[in-house]
Amino acid sequence: MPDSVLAAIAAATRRARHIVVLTGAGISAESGLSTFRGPRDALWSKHDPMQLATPEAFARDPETVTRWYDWRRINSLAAQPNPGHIALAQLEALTTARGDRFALLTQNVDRLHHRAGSRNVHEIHGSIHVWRCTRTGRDFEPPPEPFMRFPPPSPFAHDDPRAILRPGVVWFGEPLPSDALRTAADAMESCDLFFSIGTSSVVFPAAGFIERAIARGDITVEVNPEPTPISQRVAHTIRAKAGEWLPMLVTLV
Ligand code: BJW
Repeated sequence: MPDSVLAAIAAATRRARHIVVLTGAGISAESGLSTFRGPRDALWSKHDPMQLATPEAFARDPETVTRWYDWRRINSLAAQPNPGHIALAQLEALTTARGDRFALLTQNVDRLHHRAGSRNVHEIHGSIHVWRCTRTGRDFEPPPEPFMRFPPPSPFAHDDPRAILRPGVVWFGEPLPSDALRTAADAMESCDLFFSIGTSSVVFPAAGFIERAIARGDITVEVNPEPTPISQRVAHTIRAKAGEWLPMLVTLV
């Protein structure tokens, strides 16, 4: 990538009044967490999403589904934020210090953005670190060890052996959390610079956010080593790893 592109994006970042960033699994790849889609080692190359990431799969086989999510929960606790996560936290601090706005919409459930120091983070696909009782709907944050039993019994409904915990993530066919959706809609109203980082841009409604930014004429930047359905339509396509490119951007902002 020519330095002039990086310099132009840095200048736009300095001028922006409201930066919105959408992240996906790719930003956590450099922390050792698998992406969903991709050639090798991707989660969906080994597992059928319909057998794991739908309410129907959970109803059919809660043991397998909760084991798989607990394995991913423990992996993400062991992972560390990488330079891409840290650069986004720095970008937020620089932007808000000058009085401008910054919102981070993440499809990731791993909490690595929070651990890197990002503050205005909205987990639009929920969190793997918060589980929910199937009977009471109450949230439970498990301790940092694997569950002992699968599916995990609910700690809130001892009288009901059928009450179990499910991960607090958004499965296919489920609505996104209404507060996160509202925040995303508000952010998209006044955003003038949009970054799409480490996402394949195939899952809706998240993939619609960048469509909206493109349609409004915002400055749009995609950071992804591979092409996606939106690569041809964004203002700037950066073919790089987030953990390598974002720190370079931050040094120029
Ligand atoms: C790097 C990198 C590096 C690698 N640096 N980059 C409109 C059209 C068509 C379908 C629909 C539509 N609207 C809704 C739908 C249905 C469905 C959907 O979108 N289906 C499509 C697949 C066709 N959407 C839904 O069902 C959503 N719900 C909904 O719309 O509800 C409506 C409703 C309203 C009222 C009542 C009831 C319903 C929910 C979607 C939930 C998605 N859930 C998952 C699982 C979450 C739990 C879990 O973690 O297991 O979310 S699926 C999975 O995909 C996960 C991700 O967040 C999501 C997106 O994936 P992401 O993050 O983009 O990862 P990858 O792996 O796809 O891509 C990684 C990228 O990184 C790659 O491009 C790499 O190249 C790149 N990369 N290394 C930068 N170092």
